[in-house]
Amino acid sequence: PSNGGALYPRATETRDLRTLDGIWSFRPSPADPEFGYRNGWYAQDLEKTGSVIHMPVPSSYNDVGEDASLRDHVGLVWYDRRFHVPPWWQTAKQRVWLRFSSVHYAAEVFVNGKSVTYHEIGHLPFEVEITDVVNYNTSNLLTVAVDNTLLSDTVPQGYVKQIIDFDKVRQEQTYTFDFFNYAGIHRTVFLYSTPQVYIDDVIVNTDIQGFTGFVVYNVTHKGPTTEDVLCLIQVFDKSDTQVVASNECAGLLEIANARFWWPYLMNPEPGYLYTFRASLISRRGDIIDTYSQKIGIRTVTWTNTTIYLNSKPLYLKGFGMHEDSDLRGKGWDPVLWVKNFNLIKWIGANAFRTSHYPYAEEIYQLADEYGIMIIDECPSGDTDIFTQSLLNKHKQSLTELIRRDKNHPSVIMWSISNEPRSAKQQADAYFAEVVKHVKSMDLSRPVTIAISQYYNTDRAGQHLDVICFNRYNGWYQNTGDLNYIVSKVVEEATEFHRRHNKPVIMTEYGADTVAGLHFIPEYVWSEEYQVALMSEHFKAFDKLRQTGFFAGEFIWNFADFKTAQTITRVGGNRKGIFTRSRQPKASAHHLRTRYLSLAVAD
Ligand code: GCB
Repeated sequence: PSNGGALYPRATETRDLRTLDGIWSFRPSPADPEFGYRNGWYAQDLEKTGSVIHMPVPSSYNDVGEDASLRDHVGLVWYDRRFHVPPWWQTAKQRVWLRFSSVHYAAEVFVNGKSVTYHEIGHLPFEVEITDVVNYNTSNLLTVAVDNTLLSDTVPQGYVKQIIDFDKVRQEQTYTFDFFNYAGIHRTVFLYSTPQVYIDDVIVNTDIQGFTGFVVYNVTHKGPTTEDVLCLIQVFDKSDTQVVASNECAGLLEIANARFWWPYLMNPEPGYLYTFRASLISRRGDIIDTYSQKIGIRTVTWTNTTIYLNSKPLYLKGFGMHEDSDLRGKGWDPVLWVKNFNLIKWIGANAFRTSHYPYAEEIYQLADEYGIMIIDECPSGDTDIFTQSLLNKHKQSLTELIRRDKNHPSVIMWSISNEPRSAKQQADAYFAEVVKHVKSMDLSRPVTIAISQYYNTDRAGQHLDVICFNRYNGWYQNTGDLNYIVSKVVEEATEFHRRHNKPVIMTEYGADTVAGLHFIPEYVWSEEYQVALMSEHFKAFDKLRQTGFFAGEFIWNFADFKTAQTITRVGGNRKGIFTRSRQPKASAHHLRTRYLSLAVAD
C-alpha cells in the first residue's frame, strides 16, 4: 500500500511531467490467476508472450470490445506499454515517479520486470518512485496487472461464485451496489520528476474574520538534507499579484480585503481561487523545489439545524452522480465532465455527491473553479458485514481520500458510507470508529452517511454531524402512487431531526424513466411520472424548508448509468434527469425551473 499521491502532479520550474495515457497492449488472464506470473508476462512485452488487444488508457476495459467475456471478465487483466525517461532528468539528478490516478480495483505495477508497487482500492491515486529501476538510454517496460475481484472485505464488497458448467469452471462476480463494476486503468497515468529534496505535502485550512481571510498551512518535505531547508510561501490573486508571503514552512497568512470562495449562484463571483505557491529554499537562496496549487478562502460551519458557508445558511441543490458514460465506462473523460458541469450550471444546481466513490481529481478542480459544492463519498456500497478487516480497509480508504482532497474548497462534507445496513447491532461501534478516524484527520468538515434504514432502526445517525437519507417514495415504496410522498418525506426528515437534533438532507429520491416514454395520466417509467413524482417531493421540501433544519435536496440521478444486468434495469439505471448521452428528459427542465427559482429566493 502506498500513502503517497497527495499532491496532484504538476510541472513547475523544478518538476517535469508527462502522461502515459494512450493506447496500451492488453490481455485478460485465464481463470488461473498465477498463469500470467508463471509465464513471465510482466518481464517482457505482452505482445511477445501471446496475442494482445489495444486498450485505451484511461478507460474501463469492459465496453471497448465486442465480446461479453471481456465485459464480464472476473479476475486479472494485464496491461503494458513502453516509455522513455528524458536523459536530462538523470543529469539534473531528478527523482522519477509514476503516479496512477486510479486503477480499479487492485493493481500490481512492474517496471522493467520488477514489481514496484501494489495498491488496493479503486478510485484513489497511488504513486511510486522508480528512479532506481529505469533506463535513460533505452525504453522502459511498464506492466500493470489489474484485479477487479470484489470480496467480503474489499471496499465496496462483492461475492464471487464458482460456476461449474459441464467440464468448465468459471467465476461469476455478484454485488449488491447498483452500478456496473467497471474496471481497468481509469484515470491518467503520470510520469514525473522531482528534485532529490521535494515537497511531499501541502495542507491548507482557511478562516474568515470580517473582510480578512486567513490561511493556516503546513508544507512538508522529504529527501536527504544536510542543511536546514527554508520555505518561501506566496499567495497570488487571480491577476497574479502577490497578496501575501512568508518564510515559514508552517504558519498563518493574513489576507486583508480577501475575495472569498462562494458557491455558484450565491454570489456574482463564485469559485474565487488564489494560487498558493510553496518553494523550498536552500541557505544559499537557491530554489530546491516549487509547487503551486489553487486554494479558496471559505469556512464551513454547522449547528444542530443548519450548515453555513462563510456564515451564510446553505441550502444544497443537486444530484447524486456517477462517473459513467457510454463506451468508456468510468474512464476519466474531460469532454464528458466539462459538459456535465455546463449542465449542472444550466440547471441551477450548487452541489453534488460523489456517489459512491471518489471521482477523478480534475472534477474537484473544476468544482473549485465553478463554485460547485461536493459531498465527497469514500468507496462504498451497502456495507452489511461489519468485520475488523473491512473496518481497516474502510478507514484506509478515508485516509487516502482525505489526504487527496483536503485542500479543495468545493469539498464541504465527507460521506463515509452509502446505505450501510446500519440497523445491525455492530453498525454502532463500527461507525463510531470510522467517524473518529475521520475526525482525527479533518475537523473542518461535517461527516455524514447516506442512510437508507428507517429512523427507528438506524444506529449510525447518532455518530454523524449531518443526517442524509435516501428514500424512494412513489417508486420502490408505493409504486405508481404519488399520494403518500409529501407526508412520508416530511415525516421521515422530521423524525430524523427529532431523534438526532442535526441538519437533515435528502440525498436520494427519484424514479426510473425511459426518455421518450409518455403516458397521461402519468404511469411508472414515463417522463410524466418522473416529473409528477418530483413535484410531490418539491412540496415536501418546501414544507421542510419552513422548519429550519432541512439543508438540501439531491435528486437521484444526474444521468442514466450502467448497472449489472437485471430485469429491473433497462440498459442500466434510468433515474437520470439526463440520458446517458446527457440530453435532457422533461424532468431536467422541471428541476431547472425549481433550482433557479430557489436561487432567487436564497
Ligand atoms: C439507492 C442507491 C443507489 C441506487 C438507487 C436506485 O438507494 O444508493 O446506488 O442506484 O438506490 O436507483 O435504486
